[in-house]
Amino acid sequence: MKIVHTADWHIGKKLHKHDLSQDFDLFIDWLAHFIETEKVDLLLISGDVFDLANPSSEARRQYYRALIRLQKLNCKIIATGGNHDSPAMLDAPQEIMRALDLTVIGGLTQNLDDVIVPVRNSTGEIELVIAAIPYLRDADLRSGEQASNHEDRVEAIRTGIERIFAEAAAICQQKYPGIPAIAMGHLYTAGIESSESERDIQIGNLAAFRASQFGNYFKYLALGHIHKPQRVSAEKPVFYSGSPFPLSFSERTDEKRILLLDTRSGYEPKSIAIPSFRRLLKLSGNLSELELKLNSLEHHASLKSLIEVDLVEEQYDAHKVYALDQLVDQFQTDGFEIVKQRVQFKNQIDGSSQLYHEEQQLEDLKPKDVFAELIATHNYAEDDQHEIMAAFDEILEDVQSGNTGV
Ligand SMILES: [Mn+2]
Repeated sequence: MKIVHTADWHIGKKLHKHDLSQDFDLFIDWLAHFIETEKVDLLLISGDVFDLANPSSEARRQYYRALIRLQKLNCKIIATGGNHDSPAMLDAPQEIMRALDLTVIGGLTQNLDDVIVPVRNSTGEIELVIAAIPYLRDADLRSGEQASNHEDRVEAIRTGIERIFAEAAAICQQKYPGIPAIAMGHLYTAGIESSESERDIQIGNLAAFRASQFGNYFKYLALGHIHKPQRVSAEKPVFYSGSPFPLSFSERTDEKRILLLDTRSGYEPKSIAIPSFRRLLKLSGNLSELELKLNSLEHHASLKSLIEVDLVEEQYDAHKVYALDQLVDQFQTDGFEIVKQRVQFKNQIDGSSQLYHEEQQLEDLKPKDVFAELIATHNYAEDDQHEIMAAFDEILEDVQSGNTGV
């Protein structure tokens, strides 16, 4: 049986307000082609199907469209909910899903049997069983006793996760003795590099779970939650497939992949690279370096490359900030879009601490005095200084009267 393991689709994801729906469509095109040519029997999607608990109608449309398209390729699909998904939202169309032979487990129910899914081969025999365990929420893990301190609480969560995987293994063994079992999971396991887009520091994250706690019964652990593809344990095949395309700039150098298993030859997955549809670029330097970099971009990806620009200058200079704004405003190169700009002055922190004397207390300082000292360190003409000070007064008045214009 051929199985593809993927996770963290985050349908509906926006990167600095830039919609990544085209990335998803291109990935599904590629995946459909792969499933068809490789004759894949089973697709596992280990959580974070959507980016938001209440996805837009466009995101939902994409999801249903993708499921139907892949299912028509004679490939069974099992998807679980992640920490970004709403279990209720994923489970709502369950009747229709079931009628279409699509298995979606949004969240844990009272009965753990519900997540144990037998998979039949073309001759109708049960060849494999999947423990489709979704992201485990606090309520799924809470045991009778209340933990008194943080450490106990974290330990209780860890034990709770361990218990659920052990119980799932026991059900598999009891109901389908001798049939190999694979478990899905959406959680953080210890010793893993993560990236910016795993937005929430979940309780599950704090409770760094150890790969050995999955037990010995499952042949393979198909994990989601960490967006960088990686193997977790050397002993048993415990893998994060990672997200299919970069969801944040911290993932821009990841090699995105899906994992392919062929149970005839065992449970070590083959890593299949997903083509890169879009480049994410981080450009940093002083003003003239940035200008040079922005003028020498070369386009070679199917979708628009997105750019983050970091201006790094030694000395604070308002003109440089303005010049960067202009540079960004005027930037117009086909195939590229600047989605974020940042300014950093290396001496800024030194500068502000030099503004007041050591024996001065913060509460003794008046905003206007601090500001006056700040602008005194710059070589502004006297007229400009007056104008800047007047503008500061105006802002200060607004702030103090609570009228912040928000
Ligand atoms: Mn995720």
